[in-house]
Amino acid sequence: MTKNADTTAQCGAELIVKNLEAHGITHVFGIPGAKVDRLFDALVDSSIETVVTRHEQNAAFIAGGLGRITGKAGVCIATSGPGASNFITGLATANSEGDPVLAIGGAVKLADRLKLTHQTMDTVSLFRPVTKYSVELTTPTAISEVMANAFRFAESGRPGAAFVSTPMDVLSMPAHAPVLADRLAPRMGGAPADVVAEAATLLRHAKRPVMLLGMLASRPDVAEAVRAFVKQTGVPVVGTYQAAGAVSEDLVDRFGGRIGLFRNQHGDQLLHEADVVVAVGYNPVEYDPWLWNVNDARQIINIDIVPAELDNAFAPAIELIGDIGLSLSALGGKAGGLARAPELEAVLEGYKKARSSALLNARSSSNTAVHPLQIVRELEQFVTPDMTLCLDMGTFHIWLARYLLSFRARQVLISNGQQTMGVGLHGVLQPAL
Ligand SMILES: Cc1ncc(C[n+]2csc(CCOP(=O)(O)OP(=O)(O)O)c2C)c(N)n1
Repeated sequence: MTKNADTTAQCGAELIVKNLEAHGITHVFGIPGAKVDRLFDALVDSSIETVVTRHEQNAAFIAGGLGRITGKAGVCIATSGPGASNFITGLATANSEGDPVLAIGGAVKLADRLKLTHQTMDTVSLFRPVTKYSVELTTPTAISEVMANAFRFAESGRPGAAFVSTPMDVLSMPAHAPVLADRLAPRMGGAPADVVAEAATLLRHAKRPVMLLGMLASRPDVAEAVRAFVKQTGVPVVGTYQAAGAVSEDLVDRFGGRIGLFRNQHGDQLLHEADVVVAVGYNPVEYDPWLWNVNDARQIINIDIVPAELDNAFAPAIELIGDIGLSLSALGGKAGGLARAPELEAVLEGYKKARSSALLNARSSSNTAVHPLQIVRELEQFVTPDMTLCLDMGTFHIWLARYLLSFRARQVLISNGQQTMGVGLHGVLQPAL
């Protein structure tokens, strides 16, 4: 944490921008408007590049994509009323997908908050259900605190969206508070050793253990630990769409494919056969637990950064809460190599054969149509590890999510919790960053 008393800041807008700089922000996305003119003016005089988008929703999507790739909150800015409210789908999407985003929205001056005036709107209440943090600045003295806490909420735990409303007069008031730059996330330890030991015992006694990877499993640091765990234990592994890329190419034989939306995949069969499921960074919003834990018949070891939100079909027997990578490494070390169940090996084999035969035989059913698997086949030849794929939503997204292999964490960006049309824009500006 660095605290620099800032004697040069002259107004609230300038102090906000100084905080953004101190938090390492290099780009902001949005659309100007009278209520946030001071903010856009301050951005012109800063090291930050302002990217004007065609719609505030797109700004939020782009900030969310940036957040997913970097782990640091992407920032979007809009004016009061309809400018800010246009963020709603982008922020709801980021919050469901675990993408860190900080949205800043203009507001009428403090004295006008409670009356009917041009572009007034209670955006703080509007955003509360779709963010982790939604507040309004009421004094320039609080700017640095609010900005630092907004970043903390967006980036910590399971990441998500934060919203800060900036009344027009607060942006213009003199502001000399210190900058609170907090880009070093507090580090957490893994789960307690006795809980890890308990989980290892359950796992060693399991007859048919399967690993289920969720959205946080594809964070690059967690993906490393996932790979080490699969190598060490030999456990069959399936992933949600958002977990794409967590399993490396050398472990593809242990991979049973991706699951989501409909229960008709080999991955579903693996989970159906399982008696113990090790869930890693999984969020039920990705794929309803009742679809893969039919009759609540499996024992679940849940490894996550935050305690599970309980569900009738997702009430873990054991929870390893803390740094996911550290918990996984500890569990892998204690569990060691696991016995291979013939039933699960048969499903893994079946997946491999079914996938290659589907790709080989994919052809269009008319002279004009292209079978989605033909596109997957082409992409397999075309996509190199350094490319990032930004998928939008539609039937094609399901085909790609299921069939396109990826061996780099977060190479394939997918909206899974909300499956929002338009989200593919989150990748548009990434190459330039
Ligand atoms: C914002 C939003 N509106 C509507 C939907 C519902 N929806 C999901 S897929 C889809 C159609 C997508 O069509 P297209 O982009 O042509 O892809 P295709 O299904 O043909 O592959 C719709 C309307 C959604 N997911 N998000």
